[in-house]
Amino acid sequence: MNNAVTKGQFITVEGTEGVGKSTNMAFIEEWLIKSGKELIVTREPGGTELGEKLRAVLLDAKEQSMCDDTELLLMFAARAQHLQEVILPALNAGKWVLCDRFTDSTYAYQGGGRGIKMSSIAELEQWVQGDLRPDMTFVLDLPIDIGLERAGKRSAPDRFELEKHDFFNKVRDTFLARAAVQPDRYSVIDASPSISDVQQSIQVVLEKMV
Ligand code: Z5A
Repeated sequence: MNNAVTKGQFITVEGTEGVGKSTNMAFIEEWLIKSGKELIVTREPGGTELGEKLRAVLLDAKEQSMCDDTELLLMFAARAQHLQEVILPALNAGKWVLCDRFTDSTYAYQGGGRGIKMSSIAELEQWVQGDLRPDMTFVLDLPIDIGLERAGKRSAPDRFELEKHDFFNKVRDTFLARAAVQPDRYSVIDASPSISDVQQSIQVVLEKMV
């Protein structure tokens, strides 16, 4: 990929099952628009027509035979398309990009959860993204039990939601470990209090960014 110079801010939102990503993505979007930012909101896997087709395959609970490397490569295939078609053009036009999950999810789910070597993920990251990394990543953090209980009230589980407790604990630990070594790029938000308290914590970070 081209290492294009970027101007807009790139924000990603991460976390395990049921932490309230969707709820808080909507809050961040509204807050940034009120602050006068030109913004696009997108998600991974997905965000493009092709990426959404790959998402459907990746989440399909019937795709039980998918091997771990296939899962990893499909995540990055969708990401390559997403970067070229949506994320880089927006950033280069000076827009802000708010993305529901990005490569931290790959480290957490395919690395921490599935056990794929982090160095292999880092190679793909460099290949597909060059030097592009999010400017700010919100890690919404919640004990797995509470998150699964919140998420459990929804529709039929997808392929990831069928995973066991132990898998999600490894995912959570990976998010926290990555945030701990790069505190400037991450904000770990305690997602256990009320929605308004969580959003208050997010707002403190946003106020420093605009
Ligand atoms: N994946 C991967 O493996 N590798 C990768 O590289 C990428 C992704 C990019 C799809 O993600 C899957 O892709 C994901 C990892 C994998 N699988 N999993 N698990 P997704 O983001 O589309 O799926 P999701 O994790 O299920 O996210 P979600 O649908 O956005 O759910 P959420 O984060 O929990 O958001 P929510 O709907 O806002 O919250 C859940 C409920 O809790 C809801 O009823 C809220 O009203 C409630 N809620 C929210 N906040 C609160 C508070 N503070 N108190 C009480 N209740 C609350």
